[in-house]
Amino acid sequence: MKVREDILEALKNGEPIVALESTIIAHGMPYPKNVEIAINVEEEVRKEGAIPATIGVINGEIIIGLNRDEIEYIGKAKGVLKLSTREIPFCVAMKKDGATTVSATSYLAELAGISVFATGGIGGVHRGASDTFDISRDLDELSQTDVIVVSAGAKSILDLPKTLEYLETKGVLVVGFGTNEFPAFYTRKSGLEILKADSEREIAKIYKTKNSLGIESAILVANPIPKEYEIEKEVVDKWIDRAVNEANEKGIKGKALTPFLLARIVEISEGKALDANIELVKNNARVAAKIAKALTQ
Ligand code: PSU
Ligand code: MN
Repeated sequence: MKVREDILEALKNGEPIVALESTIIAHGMPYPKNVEIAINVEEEVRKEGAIPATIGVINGEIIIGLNRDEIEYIGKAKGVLKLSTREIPFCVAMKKDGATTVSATSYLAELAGISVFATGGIGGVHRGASDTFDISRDLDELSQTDVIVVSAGAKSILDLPKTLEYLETKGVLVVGFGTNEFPAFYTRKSGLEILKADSEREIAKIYKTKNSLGIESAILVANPIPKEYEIEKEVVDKWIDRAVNEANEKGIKGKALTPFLLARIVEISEGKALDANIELVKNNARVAAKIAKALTQ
């Protein structure tokens, strides 16, 4: 595992660090916007006074803190594997390139000693999961990984009520950042109730309390997209229903399903979904940096 120099230094000195995933770059957004966004998100973390650590695997080497060239490479290269935790050893041993999902990023962040992680949306229980069994590894990984994950909730490509039920079963605390409603990525609304905290200091306090009680699981901070970038729920529902129907018609499933849906939603929305996605990830990066700072205080 290669840890970038400034991150090593920050780990030694107990300075704030925010882990970032790379599947969102390789399989979540189109090139070259994906690379531009990844760099911008890192900037947001830096502006808040924390150090960004984008995680990925290149030629079998686990990298904690991809540099600019490496981010460009992951965003552009063909055949980059989509890694959930179970595929990390395959990717490393076989010297392949891999982008880390929420599960793999959480796992590697914990391994490196980083406790805060920002992303866009997490994986979850897919619609129709009672037939397909398709439940993202993200959820089980969060149940056994000691990190704070900041996301804008989850897209309704998933069955959101079942996703929240599953998180409860698995013992993952879900806390809304300034809201009692689980946000649904592009929109702040889902109609689903969660607990609420109002500041990064409160999140830090909850996290430290959890650890002092010996509870080993992640805290999922659900941070709604800023109001000015929110897209109406009715509009989002139409895009997503169309994308999900197309996936069903084409028989797309397994690891290919989420990337297919993400790409189709960007196309169907004529880029509007991508613009919203960018803003909410930046917002999550800022909140994660603030939480990372609060943890050091
Ligand atoms: N949902 C999004 N954007 C994403 C992902 C999910 O809105 O980029 C990515 C994340 O990396 C997440 C992964 O961990 O997809 C989940 O994939 P799956 O559904 O195959 O478990
Ligand atoms: Mn799956």
